[in-house]
Amino acid sequence: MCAHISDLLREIEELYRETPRHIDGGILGSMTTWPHEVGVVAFNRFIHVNGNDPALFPVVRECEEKLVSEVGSLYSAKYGLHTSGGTESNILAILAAIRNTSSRVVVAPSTVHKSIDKACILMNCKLVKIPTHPLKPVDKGVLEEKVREYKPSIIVITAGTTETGVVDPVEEVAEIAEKHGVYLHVDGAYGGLLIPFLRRHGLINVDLRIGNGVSSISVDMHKNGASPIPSSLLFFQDRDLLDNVCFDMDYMPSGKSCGLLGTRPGGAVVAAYYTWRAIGLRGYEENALRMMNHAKYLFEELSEIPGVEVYPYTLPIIVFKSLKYGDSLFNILWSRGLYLYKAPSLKALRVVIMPHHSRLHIDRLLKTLRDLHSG
Ligand code: 0PR
Repeated sequence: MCAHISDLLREIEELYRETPRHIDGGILGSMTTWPHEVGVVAFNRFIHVNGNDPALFPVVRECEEKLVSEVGSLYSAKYGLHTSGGTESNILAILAAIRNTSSRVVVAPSTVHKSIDKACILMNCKLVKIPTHPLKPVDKGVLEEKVREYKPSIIVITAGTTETGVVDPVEEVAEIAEKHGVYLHVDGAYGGLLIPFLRRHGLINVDLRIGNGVSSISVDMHKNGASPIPSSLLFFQDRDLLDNVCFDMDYMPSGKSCGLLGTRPGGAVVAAYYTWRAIGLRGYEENALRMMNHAKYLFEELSEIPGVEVYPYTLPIIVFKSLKYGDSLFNILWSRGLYLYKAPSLKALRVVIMPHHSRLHIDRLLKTLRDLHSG
């Protein structure tokens, strides 16, 4: 017997009400945000569209081309594709680097995202990790030694690490990559839509750009881009690298399929493009500056709380630990609806300031922490 639609809709509404929402301010550690309303409309409107079938649904190809061209101009990139997220982008970057080579060695600092480990397991690559302190960028001298020793087919570094938001020295590593003829992928899943804007204001000194040693850059639209999930962009230096992540599929009207997924949400591509247009360059710049201001405020206020140790930051990720509560602070905060995440290598907690956060959300966290540490 099938259930009444009205009962199911009621049940869905109940589940929705029980589910945390970014705009309520408690989600303080997740690298996701409340999607832009224009993106939500676009997503719903194109909910029926398979993003893997651009012949039947040219809107997907058009939006993908415009995204690659317009977002790509931030990084001087002309070639690229839309993917389902930072994980798929990282897997594809490694695939692009190794597809026509016999070497299966990846060199990366230990601070890279776990999707690099995942990619290496999937593609049977040897992952050489350079021990790197979570609060420091990779040491370029050690990196060059590893490149000499292992002759990798790809180096992966991060522009905004997952745990602490540290930015590896892109230009210096690019020089090393160029000198040794090695592919360099920069994982900008988190930092990609912050760094170009913060650089204009002298808040960071990193030139995130394709070419001169940088072969690919990934940037997640569903993180600081404020697009509905799933949405990431992977930019390549040339068309040949893009071809390396495409596969013949002669039964499809388009004859080929690029990326890991088969059938995929075309609505996400249209949504990413219209979110990008709705927020605009000025909007992304304002977001980045506002988020840095919130981070500064949170950092300064946490520094004043006795029993709290807060670490220096580069991008709007604030990591701190409680000397009074240690690891148990995580559960205490979650039980009060304050969803911070762990920074395991520092045995600390992580707040990721995202576009939806206001001063009010941060003040609620600060008040709770002050109360917990008083007396
Ligand atoms: N590269 C970096 C630097 C990342 O931080 C992440 C995700 C990825 C790649 C992978 O991206 P996808 O998750 O899009 O495949 N980092 C987020 C994090 O660890 C993932 C996340 C996001 C986890 C939201 C939980 C959550 O609620 O925070």
